[in-house]
Amino acid sequence: MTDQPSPPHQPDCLFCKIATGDVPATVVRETDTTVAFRDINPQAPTHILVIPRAHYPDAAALSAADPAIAADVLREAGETAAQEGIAETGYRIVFNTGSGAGQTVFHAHAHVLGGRGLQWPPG
Ligand code: IU
Repeated sequence: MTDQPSPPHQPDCLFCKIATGDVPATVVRETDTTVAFRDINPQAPTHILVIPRAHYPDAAALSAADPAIAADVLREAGETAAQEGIAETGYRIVFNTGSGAGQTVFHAHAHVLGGRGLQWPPG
């Protein structure tokens, strides 16, 4: 028995299954509250997703419900960039929020992109 409650999971959520290890992913960092893994369709030489273990549909819902875990995700995004060697040259942290902004997986996640020049504004 543990004193810590399990984080909320959605049974049909792919990223919940990655968080529990039920679906494999190339994990690069893990904490008690977050998992960072390589995107299967990378849009830059380094493209990693940082997710909370707990299920929230997007970054706005996560930060409203649990700002401490939202901060964990942001900190891990920065730590991941440093670990991947893209911190010096610059990188981007992106939270697509809503289908109109390109969100396709409705479990909050930060994209960490780097290793090439990044244009502004994004498409
Ligand atoms: P989006 O912001 O919701 O569009 O980002 C979802 C990302 O999840 C996208 O970059 C996909 O390539 C990525 N992804 C993944 O890494 N593994 C998967 O099994 C699936 C999507 I489905």
